[in-house]
Amino acid sequence: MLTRIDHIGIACFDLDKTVEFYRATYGFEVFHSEVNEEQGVREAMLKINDTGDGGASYLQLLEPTREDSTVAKWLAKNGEGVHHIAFGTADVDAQAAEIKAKGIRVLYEEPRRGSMDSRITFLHPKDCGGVLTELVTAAGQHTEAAEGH
Ligand code: CMX
Ligand code: CO
Repeated sequence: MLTRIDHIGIACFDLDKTVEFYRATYGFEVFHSEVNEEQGVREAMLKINDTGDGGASYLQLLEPTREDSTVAKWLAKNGEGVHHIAFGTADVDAQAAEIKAKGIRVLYEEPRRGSMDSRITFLHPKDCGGVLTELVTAAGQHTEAAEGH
């Protein structure tokens, strides 16, 4: 089951400037920031609210760390803007398998490490009406997910 909008991923050229825009305009503060070398991003997570499933919803601001990263490629083509949406689930493995069985391309064989030690995978935007879609299990939800199998 997908139980929350975990985050909306927003690509930008200058993370510090974008963080400041969200702070000055809306009052959102940085909850967490990190560099994810595998994904080629420097990111800031701005927490919007806790959700009823024990997770939370965030904005994920993304700046590329290298020219060959997926976000750099996307920015060069589209400019700044909404890059992906992410749904939260207690069991990313089961959700990915279920969606894959419907003929939608799941980009990773196994979920990878996402923000704050979450486990993430992506669905191909061409199979999802032009929306790059991420599935996320937050770090605290792993045990519950394993028990669900
Ligand atoms: N949203 C919608 N469509 C997208 C897209 C996006 N974010 N990124 C690419 N596309 C579209 C392109 O417009 C292109 O369409 P056309 O053929 O009609 O022009 C098509 O998909 C192929 O795009 P591409 O530029 O050739 O890019 P690639 O195929 O090399 O990569 C994708 C696309 C989805 C496989 C790649 O971006 C990917 O692996 N994404 C998942 C990882 C990721 O995005 N990581 C960063 C975020 C990390 C995080 O959230 O923690
Ligand atoms: Co994301």
